[in-house]
Amino acid sequence: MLDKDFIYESPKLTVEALKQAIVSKLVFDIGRSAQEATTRDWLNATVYAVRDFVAEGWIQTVNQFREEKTRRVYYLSMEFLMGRVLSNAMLSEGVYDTAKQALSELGLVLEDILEKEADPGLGNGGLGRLAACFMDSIATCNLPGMGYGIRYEYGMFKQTIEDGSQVEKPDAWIAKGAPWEFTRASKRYRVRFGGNLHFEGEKCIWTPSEEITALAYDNIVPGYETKSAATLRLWTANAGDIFNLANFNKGDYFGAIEERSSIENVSRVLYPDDSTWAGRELRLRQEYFLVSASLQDIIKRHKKFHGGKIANLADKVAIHLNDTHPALAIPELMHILVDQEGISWKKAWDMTRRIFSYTCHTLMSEALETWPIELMAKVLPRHLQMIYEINAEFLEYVRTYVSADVDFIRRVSLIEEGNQRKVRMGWLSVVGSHKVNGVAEIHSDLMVSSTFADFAKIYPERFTNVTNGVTPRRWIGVANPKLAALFDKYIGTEWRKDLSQLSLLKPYIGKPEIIGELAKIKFANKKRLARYVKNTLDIEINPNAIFDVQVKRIHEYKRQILNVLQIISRYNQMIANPEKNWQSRVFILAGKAASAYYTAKQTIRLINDIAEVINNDERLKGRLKVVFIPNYSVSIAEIIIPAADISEQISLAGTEASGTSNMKFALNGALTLGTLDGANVEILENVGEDNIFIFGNTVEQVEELRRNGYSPVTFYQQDEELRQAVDQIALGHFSPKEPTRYQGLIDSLRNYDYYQSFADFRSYADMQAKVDEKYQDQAAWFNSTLENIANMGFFSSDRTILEYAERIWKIKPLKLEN
Ligand code: RUG
Repeated sequence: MLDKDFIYESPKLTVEALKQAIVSKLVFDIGRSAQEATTRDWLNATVYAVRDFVAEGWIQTVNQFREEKTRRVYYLSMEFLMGRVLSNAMLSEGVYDTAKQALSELGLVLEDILEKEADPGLGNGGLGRLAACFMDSIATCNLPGMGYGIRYEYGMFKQTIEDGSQVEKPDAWIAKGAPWEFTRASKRYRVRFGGNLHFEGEKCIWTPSEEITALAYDNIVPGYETKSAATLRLWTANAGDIFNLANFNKGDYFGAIEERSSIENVSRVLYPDDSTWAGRELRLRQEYFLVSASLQDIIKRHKKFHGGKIANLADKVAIHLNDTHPALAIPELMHILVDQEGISWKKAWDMTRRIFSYTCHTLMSEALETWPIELMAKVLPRHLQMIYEINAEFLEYVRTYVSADVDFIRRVSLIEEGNQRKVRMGWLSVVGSHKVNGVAEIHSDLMVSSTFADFAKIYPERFTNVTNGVTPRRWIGVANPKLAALFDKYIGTEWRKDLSQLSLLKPYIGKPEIIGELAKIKFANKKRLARYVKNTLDIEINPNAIFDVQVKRIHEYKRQILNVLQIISRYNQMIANPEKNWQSRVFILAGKAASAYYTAKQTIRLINDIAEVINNDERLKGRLKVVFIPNYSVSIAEIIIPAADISEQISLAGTEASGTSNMKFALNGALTLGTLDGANVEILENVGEDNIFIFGNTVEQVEELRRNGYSPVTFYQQDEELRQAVDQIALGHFSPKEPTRYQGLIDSLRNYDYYQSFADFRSYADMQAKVDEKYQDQAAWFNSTLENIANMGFFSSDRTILEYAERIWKIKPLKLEN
């Protein structure tokens, strides 16, 4: 909960004043007259005008942090999926309606302008979006914090669907201009790579062979109804003065700039994979680039405000590692403290461990990064050397105080032995941090009992849980203004800053008036999505049908394939029993597949293939539709999520660390259909079993099946509906032009089915029937919807961030001066 002592007054901005500000920005900053301005020009002019309001409070916040010499947190993340900024900023500043009116008087429609804003895809999915929600909460809760990331020139690829298949196109978001950012020409740091080491006595000297300049771009993240704003500093790689004159003089123009472009590649493109790291050199360079520039910046700032002193760094600075991706910060800080500041190893290590904390976002072993020793020796020789030293000391500690068992020592070593020796970044993150957290209770428990079990024996006090949350400003305020207005009407506006106030809706459960309003809002949002689908895909969908939605990265563990099998089985039954009073359904799926992930791409193709057959089968009379919405992104999520009746969260138990779309859907009134996985478990605890559809095996059952030799074919043989659906795919029923298209996919399911879709199929299909049944009684359905919302107050990222602040970072919200 936010500090109530701090009362914020939104700026007294008149429509006239804003109109003048926009026109003045248009003329003097953009250099266009109102007559010749394009919609983008108007967008930029509006952004500049709104940015001025935000910037004032931002500068004040920064000054106050500086003067008070407050302890601060720095959130290091390779991904920030911020979404469009303008509407969120206008709502935060309380000027949304004023801007709408001002633009209307200028003959413009605010919504058209908002549509033009780029949606920078500087993240893959949940992890990057969580970082964005955290920035919003840091600002709103007046916390002294700042984010550091990379300003990728090309964010997440644009997905188009061609002939049913995913095609990736580059997303050059910066090319359209980035009006929110401030270029910080003076904030530039040298980032070095390669070279060799030599010793002068005890002292290790690193002579790097390459150098890149990191340039800073600042983005303001406005807090909601507070003057406070946070800074997200993104780095871009610059080759500086590098220009090969010799090549140029020889007439080799491209040779002259070649080195330059290879250096600048470091911030060129986001790695479009959220679960496997191919161990590529460019990725390692990107990670170090982020870490090195950010740490130099943090230390420079610290020294500036603490009279050049570094000894108190750990008292004033907390650095958070968003997954293992920025884990090189640990040896980098050691390098700075020991090699550059001349601090003793022992003292430097003590400071380092007090400064860092680490969030683990996955249990999937392939997502825990490891770097081949040879690669690290080539790119970062000094860091590798420091990791060896950290490891030697750590293993000595383990041998002395925990266990001398050779096998145990081998398992916890920071270096993985084998054909190719590797550095284990997850292990390094645990050893170099004072706190390690998982992102949902079940995940944190599993982390301690599986992935980090050995480390939990060594450092039992280090592990903790902080359940994820999402910002209500974006995920209700921006995405679902009608629902936000309904909440305002019944419980006042405070829920935006204190989501636990949603519980004030409880007295209205069972009251027909509010239930009717809720139903109307859902219907309006479904119509909005139906229009979007019609405009983008030319498919008609019926807003009276259940909108059943699964939107997330396409991945085997998330089991889109289980959804597909169930859709096909429903289709078969509808064809076999045409007279039955079938509940109309629209299955909506969206999500990107990593470009090299063949099975995920095949899954997208299969969804589109079944959509083609089902949507064109007239026997169904439009009662069943399947839609794959291309290019899933934050702005498309804002249209889809408020329109959902059912939120599909069907990963195999024990695989999804938390999930956050499950929270966004439930807050927007969708009922969850899910397994006992990730944060679904806590959603169940909060909303109660009457308001959620839970199915499938538990983690224990999943493990037992594995232990006993899981045999998918047994489930296939026992269940006629499952068998029919599987056979149809295998025999090319949905791909008649190429009947063997899915042979490989199906063979792998029948023989291995690693994520046990077949084992959960029956309980999933049965639960889907219960969904139909419940939907028949609309009053009961929307009553559940309301009860569900009223119990979701826990899942705010404000609550999450305040837990981090108190339990991990030890920082306090600031009382801002008026
Ligand atoms: O897969 C996880 C989600 O379950 C989680 O909700 C999200 C935020 O904590 O992080 C996702 N994640 C995990 N994204 N990348 C990774 C592995 O690097």
